Amino acid sequence: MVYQIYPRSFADSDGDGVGDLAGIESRLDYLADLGVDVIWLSPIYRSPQDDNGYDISDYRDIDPMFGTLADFDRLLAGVHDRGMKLIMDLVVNHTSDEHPWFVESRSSPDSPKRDWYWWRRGSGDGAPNNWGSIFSGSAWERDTTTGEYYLHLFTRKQPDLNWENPQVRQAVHELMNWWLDRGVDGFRMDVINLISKHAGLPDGTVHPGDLYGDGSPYYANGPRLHDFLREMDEAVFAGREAELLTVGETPGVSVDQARLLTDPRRRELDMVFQFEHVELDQGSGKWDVRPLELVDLKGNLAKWQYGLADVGWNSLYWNNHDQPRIVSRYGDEDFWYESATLLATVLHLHRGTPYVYQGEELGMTNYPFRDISEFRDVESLNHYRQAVAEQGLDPQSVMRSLRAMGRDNARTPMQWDDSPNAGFTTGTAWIAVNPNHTWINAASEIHDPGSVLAYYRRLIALRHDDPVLRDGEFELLLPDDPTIYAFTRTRPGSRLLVVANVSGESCTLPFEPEGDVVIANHLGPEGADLRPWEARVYRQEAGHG
Ligand code: TEU
Repeated sequence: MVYQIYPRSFADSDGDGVGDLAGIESRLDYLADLGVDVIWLSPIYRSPQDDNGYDISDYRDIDPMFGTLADFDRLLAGVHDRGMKLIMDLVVNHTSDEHPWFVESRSSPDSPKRDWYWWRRGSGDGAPNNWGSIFSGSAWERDTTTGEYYLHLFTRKQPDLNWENPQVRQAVHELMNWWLDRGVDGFRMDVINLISKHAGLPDGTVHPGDLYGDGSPYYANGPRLHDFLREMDEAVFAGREAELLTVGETPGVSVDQARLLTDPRRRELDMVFQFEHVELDQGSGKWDVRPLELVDLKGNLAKWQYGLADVGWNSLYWNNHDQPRIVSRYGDEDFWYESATLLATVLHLHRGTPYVYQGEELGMTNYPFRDISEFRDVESLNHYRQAVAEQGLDPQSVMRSLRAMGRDNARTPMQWDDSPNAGFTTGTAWIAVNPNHTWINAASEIHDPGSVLAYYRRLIALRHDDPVLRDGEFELLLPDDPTIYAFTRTRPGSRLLVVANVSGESCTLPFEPEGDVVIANHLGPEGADLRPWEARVYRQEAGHG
């Protein structure tokens, strides 16, 4: 089980309102008690923080906001002492525009590092092509030093590195080796499937309602991605004895591409994050919010289970620092405990490596944003500006989308206790604390056997103990049922049956479940009737109906 920490929002040790490494260190026992195997840290490198650290200006240093390299070494030792591992976020599709590589590259067309980034002359009086940035506006910025444009798929302070240049790849391998030599246990690789761009950078289709072209067919899963990853394996991972973990963040990846990326024989990545199951409540794009159909969700996750059954490996997640909170999204705050624990049960009983994002184990919810001034995230702020000022959309309807999908829902401070700043900081938090920390918090849940936290602890222990959860074959039952989520996991001699009612109304299973209940989120009768948001897991003899 991998636990993701967003350091800026986890625990603040020095009262400056921003989380830090010493704060994380002080909470390691909490993580060990939960059953965490691996901690993934969102970026802590030196950064101007335009995109909260996903814009790195020095890959070999810690941002002073988070601490020092000495603090990092102490944290890593504390993690290892408790039998856990730690992986770093590796953000190498782009750097900060304040990274010395880019500062040098920007200085002149003759710079030895000019070709480390994507520089192009404008076409006519506009950008070199019509691509839009993932964070609104054009993906190109004109630089006044030379009048040429550079490519930035994310903000203008995140210029894309040119992986076609072998010196760039070598520089990345060197910094990865530097961290592995320091003792880290692997990497979560940010948008790693965007590193190979199609030559010529052709214009993308402009979809209805959009201001810019969609360049993703020309920058996602590009022609040299697999070569680049295999070369990275040779230069970084091959020959190391330690057990290391790699997980690639790969928006837009298909099952077939994921099979190639995670087939152990190909030596590319251990697993990838796919995005399909967190886009099922979106229409034409991220801000076009629609209700989720359970049939779509089950069908989608089952497709991934079957698709990676014989080759490769799944990562299982509902949440991360970019996604709204799952209880508020696919669950129901009116059935807060039941829906948080149901969603946990269903996810963790699938085959793959489960990820828990900080606060998910407490049942943390979305924040009740009132107006745009409460947002901090550059994606949300840019979108609001473009949608309202440039496209003339109704501010209230833009706010509705931001409230549902905005990334800051995941970034409000970790709720440790019911004190005014939720025990996160003694100062003023950099982003609002969710008012529901008075009743959703670690201190109140930790000793309560009926809490969401206690349930996560039991679920994680079950995964550790039971081999059928690790490698049992997955089979989806009742694929067309609009409210029942049911499936089995089977290996020779043992089977688990999962049944769950994904709705606020009671319902009845079309069969009588048999076997012993190993985990459930309701007490009481165990027959075919399921109460609202009830989830149960049964252990059966394999071959049992
Ligand atoms: O995210 C990349 C990505 O494609 C999306 O998850 C994106 O953040 C968002 O959902 C767009 O609507 C990664 C990081 O996880 C994210 O925090 C960074 O902002 C981004 O890369 C740039 O480094």
